[in-house]
Formats: sequence, C-alpha cells, structure tokens
Amino acid sequence: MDIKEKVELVIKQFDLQGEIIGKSTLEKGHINDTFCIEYRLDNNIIKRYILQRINTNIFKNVDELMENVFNVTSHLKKKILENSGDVERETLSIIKTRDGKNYYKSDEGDYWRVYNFVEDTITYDLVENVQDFYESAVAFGNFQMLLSDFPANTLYETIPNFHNTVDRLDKLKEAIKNDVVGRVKDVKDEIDFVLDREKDCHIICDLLNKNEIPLRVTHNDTKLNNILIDTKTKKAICVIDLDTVMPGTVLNDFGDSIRFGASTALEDEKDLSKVECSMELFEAYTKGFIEGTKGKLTDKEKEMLPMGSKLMTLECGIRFLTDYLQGDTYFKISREGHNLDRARTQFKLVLDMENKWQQMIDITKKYS
Ligand code: ADP
Ligand code: GN1
Ligand code: MG
Repeated sequence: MDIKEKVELVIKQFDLQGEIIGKSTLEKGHINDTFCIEYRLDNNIIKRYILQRINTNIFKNVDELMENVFNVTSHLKKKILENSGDVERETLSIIKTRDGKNYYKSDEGDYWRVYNFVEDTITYDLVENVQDFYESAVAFGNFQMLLSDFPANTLYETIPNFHNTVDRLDKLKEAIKNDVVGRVKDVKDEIDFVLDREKDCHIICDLLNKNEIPLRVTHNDTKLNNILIDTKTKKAICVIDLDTVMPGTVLNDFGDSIRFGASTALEDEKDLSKVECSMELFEAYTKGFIEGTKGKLTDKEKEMLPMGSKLMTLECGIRFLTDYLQGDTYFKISREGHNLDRARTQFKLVLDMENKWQQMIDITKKYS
C-alpha cells in the first residue's frame, strides 16, 4: 500500500467531520511524516488538520510520548485561558480517534496522530526579518515559563540522553570505529574539528551534574520552523513539535534557536561562505528570550547563554555527522551527502561563534 492509500484509510479512524477535499504533504521537519488534510463541512466551511505518522525508529514508546503531549498541551491550555488567550491557536490540540485515543496504531504497526491545523500562520527555515526572530524568542521564552510549574516527574523521557553532549560524542566515536558505510576516510577534517573540542562537550553536562544550573521542563527542539508565526500580526503564537518536551536545560533551548535561526544561511547550505552566526540576530533573540522568560533565569543560566549556543550547534553537527557515518538512518535526507552538508554548516557556525565570542558575551551582559 502506498502512503496515499494509507493516509486515506487512516484518517477514517479519527473523529473528523465533513467531506475530504484535499491532502498534501508538508516537507519541513526531519523526523515525522506530516500531511495536511482538508475537509469541507456541511455549511461549506473548510477545515484543515495536521496528520502525522510518528517516526517510531526514533520514538520507541508512542503511548508515553502521546501521554506527554496530551498532558503538556492540557497544562498549556489552562495557562492560555488564565491569560485570556486563544486555546485553539496558541497550542496544539490533539484530535482523538473514533474510540477516544490520542493516536491510532495501524495493522501494519504505524502510529498516527491528528492535530488541529493552526490557520493563517507561517513557519520559516530562514529568518526573513529581525523582528520575526525577536518575536519567536519571546514566545519560546514564554513557553518555558508556562511550563515552569509543570510537574516534571510526570514526564516520560521520550529520547534518553537526547541532549547529553558527552553521550552524543561517544556515539560519534562509536560510529567512527564501526565505519559501517566506509565514509570515515572522507570526513577526517570534520572529525578532527569535533575531537579538538572534546572538552567543551562536557561543559553543560558538568553544570547540570553539579547543580550549577537547574533542570527545567524544556522543549528541546526550538528551531524556528517549530513555531507558528501569525501571518497578520507577525507574532509567534504557537510552539509546535512537542515530542521532545522533557526535563532539560534552558541553555539548550536557547542554543538550538540560535544555531538554526541566527544563521545567515539554511541548515543544509552547501556554500559555507554564506554561513555565519549573525550578531544582529543573536542580539534580537537574546533580548526576546530574556524578556520572554520574565526574570526567571538564574545569573548562571544567563551567563552561559553563549556557551549554550555554541554547544547546541556543535552537538547538532555531531549528530548530523554521526548519522552520515551510520548511513543516514535518523534524519530524513533528500540528496546524497545531505547530512554531511548539514554537519558542515554547524561546524562553520561553531567556528564563527568562537571568533565572535567576546561580542556574544557582551550582548548577553547587556540584556542580563
Ligand atoms: P517534525 O517532527 O518532523 O519536525 P513537526 O511537528 O515540526 O514535524 O511538523 C512539520 C511542519 O508541519 C512544521 O514545521 C510546520 O510547518 C507544519 N505544522 C505542524 N503542525 C502544524 C499545525 N498544527 N498547524 C500548522 N502547521 C503545522
Ligand atoms: C530534528 O523534528 P525536527 O525536524 O524539528 C531533531 C532535532 C534537530 C533538528 C535539526 C527528535 O528536528 O533534535 O536539532 O532535526 N529532532 C529530533 O534540524 O531528533
Ligand atoms: Mg519540527
């Protein structure tokens, strides 16, 4: 059965009304398969939904994952209502199956879920203007605060050691040793780049272990295309992709946004001369994020924001490189060498941040 036929069958399992008039694939994320399904209701109104096939190669326990998403979105809805916000637009809503479940498991063993489609929004892979990036920072900072009283002990760890940079480095070393697809010989420079920074990989893990920074409920995947921006008001209104909401550190959430959004080029740009970490964008995000977190960050957290940026970028590069060495089994690719291109942009960004280090520190101090 091809994917179109699967989609056809699967949507019948969800509690959706009306006549289906359209189906399309959304290509943004690297992990799940995402579709937009369009229905016409009896009164001629058009209603759209997001249908996703969850990547079970990565998310091993969908039941736990969906329990997390349900509990987190329920918590967010309560908070949004308290703040007189719009619950339909400011967070995801799970659409249940006809038998009242948060997801559907097909006979073939695929797991599917449906969310409300948040209309009149856009996601960016590259910042188009500084103000949008600032707005996304306020929203991600605010998201962090909305979850500050979420009971962290009720959350399942959907991907163990997700942002354990030391573990990521160990996995890279293992991939180098095994060299299953014979690519190690082609990436000596990239490997050396990482190994030269081996010590850095320990910094955030050490801070957490020594309780010098707090463990919080964090999003863990705060790239710009995981936030929906209202096309009319230009405000960042809805944080999506909640699969990795888990206990973590705010340094990673901040850093992940910087590595993706403060870059002057796409994550997979082949021409590395185009890839820089823009200090204008770094400043806008720092200002917005610190404002969005409403004074809740500790002095140590603020001090370490530049380090969070560098290490999340390095870690992401390590992950792309590892996947390249393992034969591209984790991140979706659409061309030969795609993961290597991605790894290279991350390393170029790390280098650029190192060159601009004092500037990054000064900017952070200015808003602390
Ligand atoms: P992945 O885990 O593969 O990154 P996402 O959940 O981030 O998947 O979804 C992929 C893309 O689909 C997003 O970047 C966004 O553009 C779009 N999208 C996802 N959920 C919604 C939604 N509820 N409303 C509108 N667009 C959405
Ligand atoms: C993946 O799901 P998506 O595309 O938003 C990945 C992130 C990486 C990112 C790199 C669950 O994010 O950790 O930083 O790609 N998500 C998962 O673009 O591994
Ligand atoms: Mg995503």
